[in-house]
Amino acid sequence: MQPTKRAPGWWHSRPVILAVLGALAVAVLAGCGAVDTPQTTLFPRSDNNQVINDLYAPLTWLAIVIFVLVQGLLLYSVFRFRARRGDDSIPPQIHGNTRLEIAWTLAPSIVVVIMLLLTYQAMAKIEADPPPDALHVRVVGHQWWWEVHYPDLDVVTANEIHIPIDRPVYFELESDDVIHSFWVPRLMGKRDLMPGSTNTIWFTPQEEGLFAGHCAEYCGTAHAQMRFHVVVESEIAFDNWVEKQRQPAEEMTGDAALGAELFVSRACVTCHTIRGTDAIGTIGPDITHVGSRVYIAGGILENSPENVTLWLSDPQGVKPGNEMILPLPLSSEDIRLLTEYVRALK
Ligand code: HEC
Ligand SMILES: [Cu+2]
Repeated sequence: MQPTKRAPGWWHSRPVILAVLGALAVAVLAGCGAVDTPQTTLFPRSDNNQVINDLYAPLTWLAIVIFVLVQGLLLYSVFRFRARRGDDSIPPQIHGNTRLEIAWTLAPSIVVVIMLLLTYQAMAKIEADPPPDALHVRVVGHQWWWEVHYPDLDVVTANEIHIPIDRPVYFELESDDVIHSFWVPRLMGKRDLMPGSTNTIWFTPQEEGLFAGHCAEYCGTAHAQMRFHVVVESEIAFDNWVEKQRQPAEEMTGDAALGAELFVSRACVTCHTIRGTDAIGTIGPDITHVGSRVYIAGGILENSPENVTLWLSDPQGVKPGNEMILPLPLSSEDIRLLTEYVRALK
């Protein structure tokens, strides 16, 4: 019996297929628009990231070639050898083809070896010893902020790492609690911070600017808000910054001085250090010069008077779960004076 001939469905019409493919293409290509992408890894600004990108590009092209080849063969076979209407003959049944089998075992093996060689080459560059003149920075991860030391420069800060352009910087990475991961997408690949051991990584920044960093290993409630920034600047700007950061906090006047008095009489002293004052707490960041930072609270709030007020009014609302827990809420006058003080800690 002849199979009854069905009319082709509407989805077979060429305009519909083209429209669907077009919509898919738009969706896929929309991902390529580099509008505002501070966390992209695709525009390297350091030698480390250049090496990673130089590996990523050939591997991607290789994958594209293989994809097109394999899918092309598949589609060709599907269309070329499809069952014709009315033809219910069975195709030739074959078993085994030694030449073909050797070929499709060898070809992928060769591809894997190429990938391995390229990868080893990149790893050798990234894992090489840092040059002896590298700037030394020690970073300690905390739930959910970053403690930053410059052991040779006598500087301690948090959440904002300044480094001079074109000079290698060598990081020692540690954790105070759980595993975190240090990642500045435009400058370097990820490196874990492990409790009880020290990891290292180094790179040379090649462009001045403010670079977004992020913890890249889930580490608890506020992980998504465990951010930081790297400021790459000229050598002169960096030296000035270091000079400033080494100083104890300035003498305060006016409302800021009243805020300073409140600071030592409220719980703040138990958690924060402000060098040059009685505050020597170590649970939270050293905020001797917090007023000079571009962001506060683990890189999530721009450092403006409004945001400092917001942070002091409700740290748990801004960053749920973080370890700044105020035993008593502050009055709005307290918050005003403390905001003046925090802003004046330049
Ligand atoms: C129980 C400990 C604790 C107390 C008390 C505390 N803080 Fe904090 N504070 C922290 C921690 C921890 C952070 C970091 C939070 C984060 O980003 O996850 C922090 C962050 C901050 C920041 C932002 C610092 C930065 O580098 O981004 C400021 C400013 C600040 N606190 C001011 C204060 C003031 C003012 C008081 C007193 C009213 C106070 N803190 C009381 C623990 C505390
Ligand atoms: Cu983390």
